[in-house]
Amino acid sequence: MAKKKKLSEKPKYLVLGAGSFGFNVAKELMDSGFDVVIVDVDEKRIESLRDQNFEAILGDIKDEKLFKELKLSEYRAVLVMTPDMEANKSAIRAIKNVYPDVVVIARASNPASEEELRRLGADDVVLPPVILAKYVLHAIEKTIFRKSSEELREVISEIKNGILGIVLHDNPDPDAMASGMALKRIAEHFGVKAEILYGGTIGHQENRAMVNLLDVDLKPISKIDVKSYEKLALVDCSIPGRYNSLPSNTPVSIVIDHHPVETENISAEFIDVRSDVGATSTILTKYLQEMNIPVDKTLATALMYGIRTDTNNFRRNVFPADFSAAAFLHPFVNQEILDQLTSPDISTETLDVIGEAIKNRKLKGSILITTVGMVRDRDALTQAADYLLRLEGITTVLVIGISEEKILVCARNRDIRLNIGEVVARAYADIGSAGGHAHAAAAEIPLGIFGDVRDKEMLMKIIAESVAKRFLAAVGVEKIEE
Ligand SMILES: [Mn+2]
Repeated sequence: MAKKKKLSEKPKYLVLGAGSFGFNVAKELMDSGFDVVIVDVDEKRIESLRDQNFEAILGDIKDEKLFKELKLSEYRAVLVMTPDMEANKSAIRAIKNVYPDVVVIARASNPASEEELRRLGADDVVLPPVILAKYVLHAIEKTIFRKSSEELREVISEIKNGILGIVLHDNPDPDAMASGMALKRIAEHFGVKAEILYGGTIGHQENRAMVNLLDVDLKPISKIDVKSYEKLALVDCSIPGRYNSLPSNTPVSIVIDHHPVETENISAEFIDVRSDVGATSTILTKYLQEMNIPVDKTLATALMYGIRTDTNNFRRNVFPADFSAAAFLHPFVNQEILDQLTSPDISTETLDVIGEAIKNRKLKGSILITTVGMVRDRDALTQAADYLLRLEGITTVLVIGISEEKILVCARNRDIRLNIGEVVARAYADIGSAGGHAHAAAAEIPLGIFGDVRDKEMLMKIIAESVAKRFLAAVGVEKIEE
């Protein structure tokens, strides 16, 4: 029977082998405040360890008697760290023989010996070269990110008396707004004034709720001369004029985005565009962390909400970085406000649009295509698509609507074999702007001469047919069932 350990006792570790690896493990444990006992077969080594205040025992780990003398039950774990595989094997055998319950972590020299050490009873096995390789990768990432934080700071700090204009994509969503707020906070931290600008409308009732509840300070770009800003930044979009209301060819200084785009099309002093995160809010959270900038409740709540909406509550297009950003933000979040944001009232227009979408739905296998007619609120389209994707047996949804001068297309997908962003780009890029991710995509096609047609219902019919056709051709399906 194992003796119960007193909780107040400091955890104690037994390290076998005081070569460079074993020694460093022991030192790391000591530095972390644990008690460590080291065993080594080399007398001189033991002496020098004792000189360095280690508790060191002279002994041969191939000798079973050694483990009978050591009170193994006192240790939290035994770390078998010598480079001699035969010695390690016999030590594991002896330890498990004397005290089967003790946790044993062993060092292997290659993948083959890893298997063998596990078979002999090691609870975990470490391969130093593998650990080192992982660490190097981690270190590279960290270093690169530290450098880019420094570059971002420099670009912002060059603004002396002017203002940084932070441009969100049109009809900004929570991710865009939160990212704008975060970049503004970063600028202010370095003594630079910033303003957040947006085009389109803030239609989605959830987005309006965010503006109200978190008191987001946004300025409509239409009323502003963007030339009055000393520098401009784009967040959650990357190219002037594409999905945002900046005139194309407007020089921008900072671009931070997570939508996949050919980086050679982007020009700015500072560019951070990556698609291995689910939200731009995640990227901005990392910068706040790296720059040691305090995150208050409002900003944390906004960023958390941005990450949650873009990843559909960590279910869609989510990456490890999104989880770690969320973990960082979590203690600062105002949960009450976050709850209010995630369950706001539905506007009647949205309800009508969802109703239309359900009524007009047509199916082709697991693909659902529908039209909603005229929409003022583009986000209603998105909500209709999200809603319909929940239907049983449906994996892909295309919702088509029209505004005054554009055909609006919104697509959602949970078929892992299909990249909806690519499909939508293939279908519409030559006649409008189109793009997105594997799970979500959108397109806008100018109505052109059709914009003058009075009978919008008739127009919708003609448009819907050809828009749907192009989509199905891009997916590889020819005709839709009536
Ligand atoms: Mn986003």
